[in-house]
Amino acid sequence: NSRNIVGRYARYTEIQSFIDNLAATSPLVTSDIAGKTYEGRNLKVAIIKTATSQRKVWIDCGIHAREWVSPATCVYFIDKLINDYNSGNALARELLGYFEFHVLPIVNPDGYEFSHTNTRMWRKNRRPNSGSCVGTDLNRNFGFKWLTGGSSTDPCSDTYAGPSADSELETKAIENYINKYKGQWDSYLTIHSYGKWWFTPYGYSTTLPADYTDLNAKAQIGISGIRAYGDATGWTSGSSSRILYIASGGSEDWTYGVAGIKYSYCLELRPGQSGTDAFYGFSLPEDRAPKAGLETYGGIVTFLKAIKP
Ligand code: ING
Ligand code: ZN
Repeated sequence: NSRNIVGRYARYTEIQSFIDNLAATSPLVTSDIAGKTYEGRNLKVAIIKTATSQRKVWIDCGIHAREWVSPATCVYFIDKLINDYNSGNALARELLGYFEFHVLPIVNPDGYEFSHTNTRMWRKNRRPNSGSCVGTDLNRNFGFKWLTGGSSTDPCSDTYAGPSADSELETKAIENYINKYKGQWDSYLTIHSYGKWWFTPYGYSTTLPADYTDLNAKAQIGISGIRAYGDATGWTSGSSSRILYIASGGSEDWTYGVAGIKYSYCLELRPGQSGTDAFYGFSLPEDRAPKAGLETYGGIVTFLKAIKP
């Protein structure tokens, strides 16, 4: 049961074993448990760092259950960063000489497993609500401008914001983990699908953040990295509220607006809203996972080189 999961839509337990195996065999890797879910699963963070790391970067995937290419991309990222470092790749060496990476490949494992075993299009977590409908949209539950637009008070809605801000274990676990290393983060990246967008804050309002010009310029550099490593056709950048829709309680609004992490972004991976593979939507075939992984890796490392002093 140790099939190579890189570039696959692996299950929760396989991804835990992948991290455990790296932590046991690579001097670059340790792991930490940010918290537990309602159903008791661990929120296991892979930490990739060297002795000279000075600043931290957070990457999370799988906050929404059905976005299967997202966890696969976090796994791909971890694997390639380590392999590139070990083979002497100059950029991987440079980045790991300065940044340490904290990667949570599945924020919402209860929902992710449910999307594999029961309902393919499940989005929320799996904590029961009062009444018969289950789950909160974790990307509407974060404690910044919570419930101010683009989210629902109906527990049956796919964008249910939860009974209160930060009510969910997964939300709280991320906030606690970020707060534990307050002031040490240069970037927060949350990986979703789909649409081919590199989103800046804010989600809650079309008012642009103070750093917008710089944030958008660095997002464009990220997209140039996607192009260099893969296919950037259809990728655009800008604030999610202006490009897509208003949505409050999103994770990168909290990391930008509360935790003060300047380079806070949400990436929406392939497919695009139109063009190649668009009709697959969340059900992107598994053989696209390596392509998504590689181009997203290229986007992130190219962006990070641009913000590194
Ligand atoms: N899209 C995001 C969502 O949570 C988003 C869009 C990004 C909203 C950032 C708010 C902030 O609705 C998907 N695909 O989940
Ligand atoms: Zn999503």
